[in-house]
Amino acid sequence: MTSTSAFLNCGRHRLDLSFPRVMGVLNVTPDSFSDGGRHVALDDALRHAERMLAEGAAIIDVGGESTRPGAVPVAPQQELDRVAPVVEALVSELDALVSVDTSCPQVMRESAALGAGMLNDVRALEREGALAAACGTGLPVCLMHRQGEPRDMQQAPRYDVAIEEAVADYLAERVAVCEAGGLRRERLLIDPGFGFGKTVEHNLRLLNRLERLATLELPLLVGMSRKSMIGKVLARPVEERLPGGLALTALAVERGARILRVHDVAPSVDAVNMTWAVLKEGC
Ligand code: 8Y4
Repeated sequence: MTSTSAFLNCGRHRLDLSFPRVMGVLNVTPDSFSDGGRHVALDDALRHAERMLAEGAAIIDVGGESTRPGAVPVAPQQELDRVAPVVEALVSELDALVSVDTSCPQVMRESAALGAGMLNDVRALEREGALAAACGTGLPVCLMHRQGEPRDMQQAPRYDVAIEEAVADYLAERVAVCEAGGLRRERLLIDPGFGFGKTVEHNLRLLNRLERLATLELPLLVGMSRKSMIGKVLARPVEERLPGGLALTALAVERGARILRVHDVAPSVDAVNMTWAVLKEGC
């Protein structure tokens, strides 16, 4: 059996993944054009991140491009303008381990220069120049599976083989491409990409068979928080999906997830730690 290190080197931070960790989602919302508006948005982002860290988040995931179903792409410069001030503030004022949710080479390079500790690419470094840019940062990268682009990915997604095989094959291929491009395996994480070009049935099956992805022997990151798989099963609007999400979190931990990307940090940390106590039979 290959023994992978429990620690992930994330710039100035070392992330202990010998137990499951929570990543808090920080959305960088487009703000007002006035300087006053900008300051308010940055201040809100900082306070939100500070709270998530106090609640036990190990990582703050910052994203400037909407990847929700139906979202339209934003220009790299616009994405950078949104993300850069937040990354800089989280690093300098909170010394946070910041993950940057981006597919853009320029945003990867700039974020790393500002002190980000991880890259989270929902396009698994498929964009032109992304692999070379990510490689040059020296940071760990999360490679996520998706089918299609956010704009059209939920229009009748279908797969020719079992979903878990399709996802595992794709991720294994991207890992191989990254390694061939100079990105060492020690720097890679994988993510099945719940909700990205998948029906509710695909998502449920993927979670139930998450152990198939564990065979790739890389740290597994999952994001299911508030997603429509919960909404569809339970018939809940987005603001009422926390209990369903906590159930999914517990199952994901039991099936090998090591980083849980969530909006509601405090209850998720409790769900993760409680699940882990059972799996380890101790606290
Ligand atoms: C309500 C709120 C409903 C948010 C849906 C959503 C993942 C991710 C996203 C994921 C990784 C989202 C950036 C989608 N999901 N990155 N990003 N894994 N690695 N939708 O599952 O949160 S955005």
